[in-house]
Amino acid sequence: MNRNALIITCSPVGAEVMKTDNPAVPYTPAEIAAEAIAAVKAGASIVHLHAREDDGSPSQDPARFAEAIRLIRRDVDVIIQISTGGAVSATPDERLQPVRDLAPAPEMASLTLGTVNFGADVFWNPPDLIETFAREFLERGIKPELEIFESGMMTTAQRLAKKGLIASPLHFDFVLGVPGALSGTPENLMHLYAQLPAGSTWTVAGIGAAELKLGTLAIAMGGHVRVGFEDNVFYRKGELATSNAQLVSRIARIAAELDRPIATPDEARALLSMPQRSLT
Ligand code: KMH
Ligand code: ZN
Repeated sequence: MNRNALIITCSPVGAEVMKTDNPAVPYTPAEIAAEAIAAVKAGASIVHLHAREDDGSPSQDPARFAEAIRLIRRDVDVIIQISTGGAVSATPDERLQPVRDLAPAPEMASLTLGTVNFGADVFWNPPDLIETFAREFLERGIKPELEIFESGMMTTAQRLAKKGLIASPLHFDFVLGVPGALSGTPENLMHLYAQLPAGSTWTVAGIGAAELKLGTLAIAMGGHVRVGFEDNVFYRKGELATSNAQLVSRIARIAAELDRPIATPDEARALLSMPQRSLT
């Protein structure tokens, strides 16, 4: 395994951006799968997956996840990471539905480590919810990606690890630039980086214009990078991205200049201390 390899995660759609923000934002399982497959072919080894109804409203319907996963896995190998964040309007049971219902269980899922203001809303993650989610992951052997929106969430990671609810080595995603949470500055990235438990892996998801800047910094720092329409729909100021693959390709080009080879899905599994090969 090449310890220097770069894991690119693509998040082709979240719960918030709409086709009115960028017409290329995918809604249906077929649209999401097509964006994901092109992103994998451009270098992504993890796909962070949300689902939508056909009208674009956020969905945690396991059948819609299953259909997107089926279409993706028919074409490419990739680590599927289910979102358990869903939308701010989703109940905890709705957020857990794909984790509970998908068979086989997904290899990875996101786990947000605290409540945080989220634009005009609140993204609700009290301690009992986090622990319930972590237990459900443990039971099914799902690797959590720890979503960090605020500094105190790093302390929660250590507390959960101590309680045996998440297994080391831990994998973090620093989500920087959500309005109301930690902003997307290099200083904030450094601050979180300084708190990483030994042996952890990490990626950064900069929101909006922070995506490219923080992604480039992460490549230089030995971290990993997430890009995609969930976080950013622009290629540059005033110019919409044409696809998720376009955003992945740019990160892959920057990585090549900085001598970070792109991790294959199996290399990503090894870097994240996950079992090789999965059926999901
Ligand atoms: N849509 C946000 C409220 C995750 O995927 O785990 C939460 C989110 C995080 O997107
Ligand atoms: Zn997400």
